[in-house]
Amino acid sequence: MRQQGSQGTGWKLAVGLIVALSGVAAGQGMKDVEAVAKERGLSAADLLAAAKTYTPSGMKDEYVIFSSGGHSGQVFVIGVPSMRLLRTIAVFTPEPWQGWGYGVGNDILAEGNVNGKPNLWGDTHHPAISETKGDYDGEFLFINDKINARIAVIDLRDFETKQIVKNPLTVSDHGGAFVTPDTEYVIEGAQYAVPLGFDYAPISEYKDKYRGSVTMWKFDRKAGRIDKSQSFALELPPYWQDLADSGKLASEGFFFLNSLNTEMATGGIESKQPPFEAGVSRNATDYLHIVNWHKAEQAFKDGKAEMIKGFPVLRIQTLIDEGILFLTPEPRSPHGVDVAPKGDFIVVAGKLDPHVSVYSIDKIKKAIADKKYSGSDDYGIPVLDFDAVIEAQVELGLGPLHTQFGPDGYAYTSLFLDSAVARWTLGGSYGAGTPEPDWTLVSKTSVHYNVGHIGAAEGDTVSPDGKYLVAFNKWSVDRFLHPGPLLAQNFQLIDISAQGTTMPVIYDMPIGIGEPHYAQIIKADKLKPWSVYPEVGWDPHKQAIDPMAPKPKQERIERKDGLVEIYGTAVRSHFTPEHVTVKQGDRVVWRITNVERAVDAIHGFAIPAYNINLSLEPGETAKIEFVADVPGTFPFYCSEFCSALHLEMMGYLMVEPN
Ligand code: K7E
Ligand code: CUA
Repeated sequence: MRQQGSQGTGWKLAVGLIVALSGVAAGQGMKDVEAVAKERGLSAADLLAAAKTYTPSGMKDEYVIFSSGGHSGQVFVIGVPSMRLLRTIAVFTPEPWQGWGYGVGNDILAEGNVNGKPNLWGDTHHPAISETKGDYDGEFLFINDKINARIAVIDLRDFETKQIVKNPLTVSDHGGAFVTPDTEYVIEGAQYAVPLGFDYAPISEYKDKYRGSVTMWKFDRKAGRIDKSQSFALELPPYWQDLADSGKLASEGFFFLNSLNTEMATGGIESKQPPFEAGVSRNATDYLHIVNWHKAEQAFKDGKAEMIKGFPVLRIQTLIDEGILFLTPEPRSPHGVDVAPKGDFIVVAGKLDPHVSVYSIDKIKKAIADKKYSGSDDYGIPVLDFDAVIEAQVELGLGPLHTQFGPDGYAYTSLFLDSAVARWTLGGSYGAGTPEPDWTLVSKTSVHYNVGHIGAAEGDTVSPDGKYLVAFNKWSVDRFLHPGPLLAQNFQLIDISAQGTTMPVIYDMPIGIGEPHYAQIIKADKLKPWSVYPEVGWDPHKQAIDPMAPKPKQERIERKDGLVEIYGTAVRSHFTPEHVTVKQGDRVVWRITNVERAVDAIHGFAIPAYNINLSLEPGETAKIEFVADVPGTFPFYCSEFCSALHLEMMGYLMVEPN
């Protein structure tokens, strides 16, 4: 049931506040607000929430959410506090409006082919904004595709995907994308163990042949691309590595990965083994993986990697010999691992344990130096003594999953089974920021329902902003109208600006396009996107002028040996040329430039029967190629309503039969 707030004085105060703020003549304005509120059954809390989130026409949002698009394979861009969808960025899935996969981006999508076969959907989980010194810099965005173990690179100057890399060692990933504090590397941890390179091996050979892994993709910021030649991977035991996070400041040089199948369960029924669900949860503890990536990078540079599937891999024995990898127990089958703003604490959420476990990087470093091991695992990896590295355990409730941070010493953890977001206090040097004692649960806010990740404003950086937190809920049940049995997810905006126990939900945003997982929230003024491409003839893939780009007054058709090259332009409201005649079987290379300089003067370019549609943003040039194998007469047209004479913006492609 929807909660109704008090209808008493609080309500009157809220109306008064809104009226005063809006500058409406108090008498009549007050009455109007009152009447609307009464008619719609709105409480004082509702009116206050509306005042905090309502964003009048023309007013801009203060923050921007980059959210995984889940099954859509895309990224959603959402404004905060209005919770308005601003853009979907086409990534792993063709997207017609942007022309992605329909003439542009085809080559980038093909980079993501698995074993030579196209994979035209993705299950995006974790976006990562590029960082400088552990703070979002707003230049690039990375996102993983869990189902196919791919990472995409998006340039935030034009919000377009520039690269997709397919992991050669693993078929699925989950511990990515996470970046090191200066975006030197994009980290991608595998999820389900497979023989490296996903070759065939019977499940009975699990312990010997199956492996986990984590890949360190070197990012070349100047090129705006992952540099595969400088990238490498670490072989890990087949423990189903789960989420990862990079160290920063105090823990700079490390990253952390947790795991959920140190039992090495292989699934059940005919094998007489327990099914995965039970087999994976037998042990009281799993392992937190602690990786010294500075040392890993050195070992790779020293030539200590072995080539597997053409990719350099540091084998487990090398990780042990070089002091790169350590384990330490963590409560059974945890989920999120999140590093506190100063890098000093690593928070592991219990999932099947009501606590978060907080590890200290100082204690970890000391335990490594003193060789304080409680033993080693089946593969000989040293296990740091739990008591030597743990700082605190805080009981929060049922199903802790993911943690974010505020600016004042508060941490926030999602509780999946409780359907709540918990606020709790960090200790150590953060303790002074909060009125409550260290390491204690302060309050919980109910969310609707089954929350996965949460995202706070800049909440996983070295300088979190507080203010807003969004709960990314899996179930919405009774929150919205039912569009059939497939229900929307629910993004709930929570006001975390006040200290203590006040943490109200102030907005619900239905997401009916796939199930998002993680999202990051960046201050809007850190983004410096282009409103038009810098110059006419701009190739977004190269982020540079294309010397071959067609120019006005130089439009032409060149023919040679069955190749037809068209140099065309688009401007309100015509294409040049408007007639293109080719012979059946000709190879057609069609370049087209939108020569507009006005913001939002976008043209489409669609050819029927040839599966082609482009979005040409002001200044953009694109190149499409196809074989004119279908004879006939094909009116092509602008597919973006650009002007009063938009319908007239067309032409004829005539394919003469042989
Ligand atoms: Cu918890 Cu993929 Cu980060 Cu979903 S994951 S919730
Ligand atoms: Cu150009 Cu419609």
